[in-house]
Amino acid sequence: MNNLTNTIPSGEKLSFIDANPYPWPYNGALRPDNTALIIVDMQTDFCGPGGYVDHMGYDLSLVRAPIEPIKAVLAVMRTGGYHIIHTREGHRPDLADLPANKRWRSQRINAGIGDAGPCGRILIRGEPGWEIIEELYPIDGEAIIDKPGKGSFCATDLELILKQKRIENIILTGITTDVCVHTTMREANDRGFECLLLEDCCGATDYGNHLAAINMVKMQGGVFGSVSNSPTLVSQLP
Ligand code: C5J
Repeated sequence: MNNLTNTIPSGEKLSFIDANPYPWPYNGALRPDNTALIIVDMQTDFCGPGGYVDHMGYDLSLVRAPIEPIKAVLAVMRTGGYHIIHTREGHRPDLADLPANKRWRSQRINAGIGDAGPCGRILIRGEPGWEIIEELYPIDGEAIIDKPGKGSFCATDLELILKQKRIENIILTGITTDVCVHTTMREANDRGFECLLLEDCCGATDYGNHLAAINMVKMQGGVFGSVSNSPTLVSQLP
C-alpha cells in the first residue's frame, strides 16, 4: 500500500492518510480494529426522488454526488475489515420523538415531517423514503443508528457502541455536510474521537454551505479534525 507509514521503537507501525490541515490520524494509530467509517443519512428522504429534500425543492444532484465516492470507500473498508456504521434520521410513526418546532418548520416549507408523500410519510421510520438507498445498503454485521435529530449521538446508543468496540478514529461521510455530518463530527470530536471528513463523500443542499462546512473543520489547526478525499483514502488505507 501507498500509505505514509513509520515504525516507532516499540515496533508498532504508524499509518497516516494525507489530509488537511494535518496527516490523519494525529498519532498514526490507524488500524481496522480502532477505526470506523460512519455513513450519515444516505436515505431516499435526503437524496432520492420524492423524498424530503426533493420536496423542499433542492437540487438532488448535490446530495447524490457523494454516492459513488462513498461506494468506493465502503468497498475498500469492508474488505479491510474496518467497522462500518450507518445512520438514519427519522421519527416514530406516532411522532412522539418529533419536537413541535421541527415539525412546524417543515410544514412551513411544504415538506411536513409525518405528512404523506410519494415515498410514504416523510421522515418516518419504516417508510420507503426513510430507507437507506440501495447502492449503500448495510450488510450483516454493520451497525445502524436510528436518530431523531441531526447529530448521531443525541438520543442514540452510538457512543456506547463505539466505546464497546474500542473505536478511536472516525471517518465521516454522508449527507448533508453542513447539517447531520457536521453535527455528528462536532459531537464526536468533543467526545475525544479523532475525526476525518472525506470531502467528496459528502454533499449539501447548497454548494456554498458544503464548501464552508469543509473549511470550518480546517480552522484552528483542525478544530474538528482533518479533511481528505476518497481517492487518497482508498490508496493509502493500511
Ligand atoms: C438535514 C441531514 N439536512 N441528514 N438532515 O435535515 O443532514
